Amino acid sequence: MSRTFRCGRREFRLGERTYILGILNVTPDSFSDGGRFFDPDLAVAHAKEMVAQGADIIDVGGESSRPGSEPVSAREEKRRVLPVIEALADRVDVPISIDTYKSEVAREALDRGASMVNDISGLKESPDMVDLVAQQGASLVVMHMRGRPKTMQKDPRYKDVVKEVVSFLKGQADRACGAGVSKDRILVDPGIGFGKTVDHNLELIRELGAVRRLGYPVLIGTSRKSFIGHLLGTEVDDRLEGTIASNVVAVLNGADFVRVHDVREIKRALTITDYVLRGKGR
Ligand code: HH2
Repeated sequence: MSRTFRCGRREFRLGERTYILGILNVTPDSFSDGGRFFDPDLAVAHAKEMVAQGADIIDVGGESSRPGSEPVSAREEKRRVLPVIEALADRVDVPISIDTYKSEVAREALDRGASMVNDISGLKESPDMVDLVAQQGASLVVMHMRGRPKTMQKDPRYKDVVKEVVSFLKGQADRACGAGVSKDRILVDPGIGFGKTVDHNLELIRELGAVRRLGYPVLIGTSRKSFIGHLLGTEVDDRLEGTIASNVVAVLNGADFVRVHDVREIKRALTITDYVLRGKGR
């Protein structure tokens, strides 16, 4: 396994510490922070705050993928994210990722300074996404999702969730390599909450080692998700402890990157986790 992940000009040495993707949702309707950073100036200020708190990459999204959500047009998605990406490219010193499965949005985001495409469809929605990422020399997140956000939580079933997710991630990540995406620019993500029951999510976190054994660096996103609310009986604004616990377990089980809203708190928790695990953490 290559021990470096590259994104833009940055090289992330894997295994040295855990790296953080700070979530920047430029949407009116995201499940936990919808509307808070819809204004481009507020979005830019929030990204700068997350960088100061320890975010290693900023992940900008313009369409909510919460269960039941309706897709937005590429035009509307671009209207939301492009001004923010353009402003951030000049103002923050960390790579910017675009959270989209639409190649049209990804292309313009990459042109304006993004370095990574976070494709929650795992390259299924846009046939030309993989070539775009390869041609641009960009980095790529291949995430597993069963179905589409609008209906994905209607009775998701698997024979063996870990096997199916691992096999999908292997197929799509290998396909990306074959199309010319550099292996040290690919992250795989089991897609917590995307067409999965509470038990599926818990099993994927518990068995994350199986994802790690694919040989690609692993990203995971548990932040404020509904399995935490379900287990603790807490609303979306009261899931920090559950987010921390699930991220710590994910790191112990092999996650290299975590995607979170509460960067300051997660950075503190993972600094201690990294010290204990590896003897260093800064
Ligand atoms: N989760 C969300 C969105 N994008 N990307 C990756 N790679 N992994 C994830 O787990 C993931 C993701 C959903 O969270 P959020 O962005 O907070 O909400 P919304 O989709 O409602 O904007």
